[in-house]
Amino acid sequence: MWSGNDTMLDVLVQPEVIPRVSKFLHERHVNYEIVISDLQRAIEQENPTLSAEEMEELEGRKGHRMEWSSYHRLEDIHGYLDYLAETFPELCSVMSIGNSVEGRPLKVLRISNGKANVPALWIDGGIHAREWISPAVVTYVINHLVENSEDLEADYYILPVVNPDGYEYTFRGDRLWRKNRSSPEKGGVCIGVDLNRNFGYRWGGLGTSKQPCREIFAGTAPFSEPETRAIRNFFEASAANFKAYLTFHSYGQYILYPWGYDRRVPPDYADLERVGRQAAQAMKIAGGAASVYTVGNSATTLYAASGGADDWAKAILKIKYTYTIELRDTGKHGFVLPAQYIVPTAKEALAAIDVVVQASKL
Ligand code: 0X9
Ligand code: ZN
Repeated sequence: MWSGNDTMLDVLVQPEVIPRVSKFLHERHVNYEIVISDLQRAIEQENPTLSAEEMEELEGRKGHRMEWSSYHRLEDIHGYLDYLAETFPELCSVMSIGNSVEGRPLKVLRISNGKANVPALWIDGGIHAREWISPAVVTYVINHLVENSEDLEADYYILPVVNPDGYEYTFRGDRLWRKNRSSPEKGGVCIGVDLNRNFGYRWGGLGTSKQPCREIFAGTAPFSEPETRAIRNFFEASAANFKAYLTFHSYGQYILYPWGYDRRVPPDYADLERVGRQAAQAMKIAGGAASVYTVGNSATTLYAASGGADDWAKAILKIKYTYTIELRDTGKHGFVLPAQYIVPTAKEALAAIDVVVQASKL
C-alpha cells in the first residue's frame, strides 16, 4: 500500500496477479485505474544523474556537488552542509546530533543571521527513505535561506535526512524502502522500524504495528531507534525558542496538523487550521494549478497513525505550529516523482515556510 484514506487507495501489484486483483475489485464494484503500468520503467526515468565529468565540473566551480535537477546521494547532501558551514561560518553551523543504526551521522544545519528575539524553526526531511522529494526540497530550502540570509526572520535548525541508512538503501537496494535499517530481534528476519511511528507520544496506538515485517512497525519501544532518540536528545538539550516544527514527507499534497493518533484536534487547532490554509494559499500563488494542497488534521484528512514526530512535537515539546507537509504529487508518480519536479515543489514549500515564519513571529 502506497497511500490512501477513506475514499481511495494506491496499491502496488505484481504483474502476475493483475487479472486476479481486477476480478476481485470488479466483483465488488470498486472502481480502479492503473496509474503506473510499469514501475521499473518509471524508476529508471526518475533520476537523470549527472555524468562524472559534470559532477567534477560542478564541484570544482562551486565547492560542492549539490544541485536540484536530480536526486542526490547522502554523500552529496552531507558534503553540501559541510561546505556551507565552512564557507559561511557566521551564518551556518553544522552539528551531528547522533548516528543512525549503521553509524551514519545525523547532520543538522543551523542557519542564523544573529538577529535577536527571532523564533526558532525546526525543519526535517527524509524520515521515510523512499520519499526522495523531501530531502531534495529541504536542501533547496537551505540554499534559498543561505542566499537570502540578510532577510531571515528566524533561526533555522534543519535535518535534511532523518533516515540516512534507509535513504542510501533506496539507491543501492530497494527504491521503495520506507523504514530505517534496524536489525531484526533474535529469531526474526525483517529489517527496519517506521521512524514516524517510533516517537514517544501515544506510541503503539492506531495505525501502527507490533509486527517487524510490516511497513508501519513502531519498534520495540518508544524511541527504540537511534534516529528518533537523537532528535529527542537534541530538543532536550536545546535552549532555542521553537515556534514551528515542519516535517516534510511525500506524497499527496497535504498540510497536516495534529493529531495523528486519532481524529481529535488540539485545543488551538483553529490557529493551525488558519495558518495551514494561509500556507496552502501561498503555495497555490507560488506554483499555480499543480500546487493545490489540502489542509486538515492528520487522522481525519489522511489516516490515523500514532507515534509520529508531529504529535510528539506538539504534545511533548509544546511547539505551536507543528505540521507534516506531504509534498507532490497527488498520485500520478507517487514516490517516484521525476527530478524535474524538485524545483517547482521546493518553491511552493518555501512559500509555505514563509507563512509559518510570519505566524511564528506573532
Ligand atoms: O504515515 C505517515 O507517517 C505519513 N504519511 S506517509 O505517506 N509520508 O508515510 C503521515 C503522518 C501524519 N502524522 C501522523 N499521523 N502523526
Ligand atoms: Zn512519509
